[in-house]
Amino acid sequence: MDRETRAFAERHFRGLGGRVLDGGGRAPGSVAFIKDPDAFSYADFFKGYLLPNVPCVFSSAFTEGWGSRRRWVTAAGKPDFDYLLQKYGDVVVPVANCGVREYNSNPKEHMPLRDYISYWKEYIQGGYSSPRGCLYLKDWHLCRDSSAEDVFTLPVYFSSDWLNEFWDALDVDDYRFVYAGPTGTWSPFHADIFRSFSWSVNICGRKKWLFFPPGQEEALRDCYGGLPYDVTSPALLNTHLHPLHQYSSPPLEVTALEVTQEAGEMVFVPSGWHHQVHNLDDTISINHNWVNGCNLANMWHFLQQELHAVQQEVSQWRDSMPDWHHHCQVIMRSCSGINFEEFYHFLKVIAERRLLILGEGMEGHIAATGLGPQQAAFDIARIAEVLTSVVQHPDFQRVDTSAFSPQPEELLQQLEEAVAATASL
Ligand SMILES: O=C(O)CCC(=O)C(=O)O
Ligand SMILES: [Fe+2]
Repeated sequence: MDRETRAFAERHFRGLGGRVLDGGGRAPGSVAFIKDPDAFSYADFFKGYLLPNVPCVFSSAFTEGWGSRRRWVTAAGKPDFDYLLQKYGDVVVPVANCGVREYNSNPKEHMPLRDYISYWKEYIQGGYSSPRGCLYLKDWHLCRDSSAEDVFTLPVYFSSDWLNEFWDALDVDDYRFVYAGPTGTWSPFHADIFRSFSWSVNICGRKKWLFFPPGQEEALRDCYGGLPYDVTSPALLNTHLHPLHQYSSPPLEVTALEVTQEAGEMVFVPSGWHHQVHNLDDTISINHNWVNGCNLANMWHFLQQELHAVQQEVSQWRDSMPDWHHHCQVIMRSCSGINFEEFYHFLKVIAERRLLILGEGMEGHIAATGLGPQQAAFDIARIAEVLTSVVQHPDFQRVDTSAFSPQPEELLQQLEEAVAATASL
């Protein structure tokens, strides 16, 4: 990150005055297509798409040299089943059944990739139909679970990725996935975990994306407050179930932004945008979820909403249960994957890495973030702003922080000192 981009970003967040990135409230007319990697810098992406929080599509030129594009695909542009079997046949992968709805998702089972590929071949032979239903390999942690070959090169635009930096530092998990499925497989309407950004590259095949800017999903709720499972369903036109629909202007057809992602192309999914995705061909994609200084406040806002929802759900036990607040945090962790304590830990790990880098000078900056000292200074300022809100939150004040090191106020003070010290960097 250069000095001018950091100054631009800091002005942007001052202008937001504590509000979260929202994509401007209205969908732009169409999704931008970025053609030429040589004419598109990190700063261009940061200022044009990441900060404004709007989607874009990068041409296949951006993924030209990827190993997976060379080795996982046949000359005809189809998944190379033989190669994948030989390389990963024994790996156990998660598989969702697109034909079965479980709440607003699909039930998952696990099977060796070998079995999934047998199913896929049968499905094709059966004219894209099978008595076993429509199965979609989703959320395969290829990098975490296999000593992967040269599969992809992380595009510089997505390199400030704190979720994966955090999990890599702990050496436990990651948010790097492979998706694979025949024509007709699809992902129901959703926004991404923790309101993260995501990026998605088609190794082969094509996807249709339907995007809704943050807030538009409110017009799609049914009379019980539930969000739709399938926005293309004719049932959505039932205005009795969807009372807000008649007031939403412009209507659904206009607000959904539709994008067709071709083979090799890369889609940027902004924070908090609901979307639904359909595979138009036999498709393999690589998808990452990521959080950084730009959407950290969105993540914190989301966690507060999640806790509030849990508290509403179990409110009848509030007065009779001694550890009610603690239980709410436990429930939140099991439903959302993280609670306030872990969020603090996440902030702490990233903050300490940035503080260490500042102490070590220029080389350290480049080594840890790849994006230079201005990026580290920007990151610290964003963490300081969010941590200020975290320590003031009454439910965080109820968390037992006695074993935390450093204490949250102490960390905040270090960050504030670093913000002052880097102001004129
Ligand atoms: O490709 C899919 O089926 C879903 C991808 C998705 O939802 C994402 O990358 O955020
Ligand atoms: Fe998604």
